[in-house]
Amino acid sequence: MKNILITGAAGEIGTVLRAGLCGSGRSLRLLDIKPQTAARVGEQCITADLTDPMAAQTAVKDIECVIHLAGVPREGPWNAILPNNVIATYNVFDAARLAGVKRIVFASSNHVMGYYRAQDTIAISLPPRPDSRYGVSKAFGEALGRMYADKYGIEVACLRIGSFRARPEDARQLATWISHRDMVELARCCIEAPAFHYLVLYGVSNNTRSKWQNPDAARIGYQPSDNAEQYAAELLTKTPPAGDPAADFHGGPFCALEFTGDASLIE
Ligand code: 15L
Repeated sequence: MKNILITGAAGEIGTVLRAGLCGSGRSLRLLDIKPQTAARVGEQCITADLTDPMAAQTAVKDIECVIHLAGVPREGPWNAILPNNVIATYNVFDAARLAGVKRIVFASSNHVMGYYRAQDTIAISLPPRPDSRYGVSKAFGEALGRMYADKYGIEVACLRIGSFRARPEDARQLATWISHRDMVELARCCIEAPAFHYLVLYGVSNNTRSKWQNPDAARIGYQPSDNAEQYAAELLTKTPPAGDPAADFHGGPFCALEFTGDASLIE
């Protein structure tokens, strides 16, 4: 795969992938709703709003692999999540179908599975349990990807990205952290992997405390280098009190937002 489109290229992950994926004979088309720094050799920068289906169709022309990062990257009001995470994602998948794009790498999130108990290991076969409107939008993207793989034969990899940070920042991230270089490596594996049908992978470093099973990551050769454990002594003090939904579930602070439910019913 030489011709790659990265949507959301000026975002936090996009900026790191832009730097990490350049070269190796790849041509990167970098799309964002905001203006970007000037294109270098092997890059093309476009400013576009993917809520417009025509903009999505223009963006995917001659592309072999789309890395779809664009969207609201955290919990937000429905009037922001719906256009940017649901409608824009549909537009990208459908534009890719129309243009004959071979592969889509979709930036999903661990928040698809946020309301599983923090002490439980999450098998990839478990049903979604989103912790936010944001998590629901990512579950939508995963379901959409499944349909585009099954019905239209597009290869789809959904990356349930954990906590993408330069370094982990609290006790939860000892399990959920993905370092910058591991994120680049994961994207590289997704681009370079031999043909696949539909994959769901966790975007996570080699953390001792991770409770996310990740068989599809191994299948595409992803071997993370970093482990948050080296920060444990410092970060274990940064834990919310027991009984706070932020401590009790995988999704951490997203689970506590607007929470008025009964945690005892969330088994
Ligand atoms: C995400 O999906 C968010 O994009 C990011 O802001 C973090 O909160 C991360 O998950 C996380 O779970 O730490």
